Amino acid sequence: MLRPQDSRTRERKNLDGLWEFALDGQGTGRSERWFDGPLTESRRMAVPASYNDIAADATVRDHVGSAWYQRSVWVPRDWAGRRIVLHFEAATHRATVWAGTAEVVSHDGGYTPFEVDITEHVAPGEQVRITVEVDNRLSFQTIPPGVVEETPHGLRQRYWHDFFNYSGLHRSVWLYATDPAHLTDITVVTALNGSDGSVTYRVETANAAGAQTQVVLRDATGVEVATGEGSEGTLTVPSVHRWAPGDGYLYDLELQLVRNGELVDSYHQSVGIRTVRVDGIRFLINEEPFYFTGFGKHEDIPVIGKGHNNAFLVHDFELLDWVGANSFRTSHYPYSEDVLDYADRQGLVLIDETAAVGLNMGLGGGIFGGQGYTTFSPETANDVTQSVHAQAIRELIARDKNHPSVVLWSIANEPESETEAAENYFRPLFDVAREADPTRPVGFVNVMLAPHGTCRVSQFADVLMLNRYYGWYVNTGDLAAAEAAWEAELTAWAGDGKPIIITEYGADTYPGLHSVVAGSPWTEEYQVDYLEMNHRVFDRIDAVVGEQVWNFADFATTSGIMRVGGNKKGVFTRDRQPKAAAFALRRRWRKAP
Ligand code: BDP
Repeated sequence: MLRPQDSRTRERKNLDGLWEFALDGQGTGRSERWFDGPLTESRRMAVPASYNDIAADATVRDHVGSAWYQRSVWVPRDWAGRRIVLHFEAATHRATVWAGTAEVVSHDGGYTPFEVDITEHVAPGEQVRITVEVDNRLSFQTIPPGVVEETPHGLRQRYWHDFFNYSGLHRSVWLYATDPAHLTDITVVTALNGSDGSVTYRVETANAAGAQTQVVLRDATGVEVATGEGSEGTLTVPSVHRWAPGDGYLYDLELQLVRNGELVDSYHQSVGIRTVRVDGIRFLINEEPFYFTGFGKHEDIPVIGKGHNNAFLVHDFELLDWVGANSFRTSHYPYSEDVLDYADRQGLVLIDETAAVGLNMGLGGGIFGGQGYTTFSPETANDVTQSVHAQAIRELIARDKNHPSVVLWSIANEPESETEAAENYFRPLFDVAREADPTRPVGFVNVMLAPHGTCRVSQFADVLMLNRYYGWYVNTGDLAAAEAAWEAELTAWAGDGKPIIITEYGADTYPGLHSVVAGSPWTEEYQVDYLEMNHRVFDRIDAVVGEQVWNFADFATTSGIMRVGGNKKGVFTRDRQPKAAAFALRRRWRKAP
């Protein structure tokens, strides 16, 4: 699937704005056919945004089930004879869409795009009513998993991930038009050969009988550097300007579909020419060892929740640059494509993660409440879950395969990994990822409950990603004991001979809380001391090739006795003010290499 764009042959219409909105508290929207006409008793809702925090109302915030969005849109009159497509960048977590009264598409998974050809349901020059049912229920057969419990007080959603279950239309909605003969996909793979670069491309098309594909590669100033004919080929770029961390240089690959000398479709794909490879304990970008500095992030901002917002996108990247971060992980789901595009341009390095978080019933008794479930069983995470998870991996890679910023796939965060059931569940999923993308390393994020010697899934990973909280969840306040325990465990992992990225280490910190007494959890001083202890350990272990602090900023979670107005492990507050740790990281990360 190609992300909608304007080009010489394509036009988009953006459907963001205020939509009609109604919660389906009784779950009767379908049987009452709410899609047959204007929504009644609706309120207005901003798109893109999570709906939860927009209304100052617990019924909206804690809603479990379907919510309905609706708006009408004029279909441009000059789109007659064109193929007209409705495209959603995301609907969290499941959506069904109607154009007029016709059901046109459904999609599972809250963080990847979907689209449908609605040409036969619209008339150019007329309006069409779009109705979307967005269901936020999680089950053991969704990614991420959860359980809906029926209680005398209504439905309650339980889940095992540490961020709020924000829901709704989180990203842009588009209507766009192409010629019936059109480009449908592009895959680029880049390589380096001395000072030359190469771009191997494969273009896919539909209804394109009698048409030819041509490609033109231009540099960032618009100068043509290579051309190709046919749907596959390799372009050579002499004296290439490489994409590199901190240097987001992008070429533009224009795909053209030509019939009888006439241009019927044109699409522009940005291309960063770089290589990625694991070599022993090194992580190589352009054959040079790369050390990750940065964070695990969240898409999480006040009021808007997980809705994409360009002001926060740019501001967060400014702060990443200020603090000296060269990378982050899209914990714990695929982020907006605007984030990926911007990372490409800024030369930021990404670990790209699926939404498979919370597949671990052993985790967090204190945070999530007693589990009472077995992770992998016919009744819980089972074969269906595995195939949904495989689909999530495929959709992530299909969407993000051409982004030079993405250097590593993370297929899950902190799943159960110490059991035979986990080994059997994950083995084929690594194959799915490698089949979808043979060019990038694949890993998953290991949890503290599966330390070295017990984990049965890390054997499949190219890179070890570890989340560890020595000095926080264990050895709380005792950094001397934490340092010894952490170094012992990390030394054992280093023996596996793979690169290690510490994908989470962090301490909850209440901004403004201080103490002159060392070892005082929740203070700003403790967060600094905690990070410095970790850094001493990392600097003693050669195989550590990256450090990503948990978290970039404070973020919303479910309420509970372990969380004070959300998770406070941010180095920045939720409104992006620095804690003392931000300055400490800046001193470390901005040091000349
Ligand atoms: C890890 C999770 C992350 C949590 C973090 C924490 O990967 O999502 O927010 O711990 O407890 O287990 O702060």
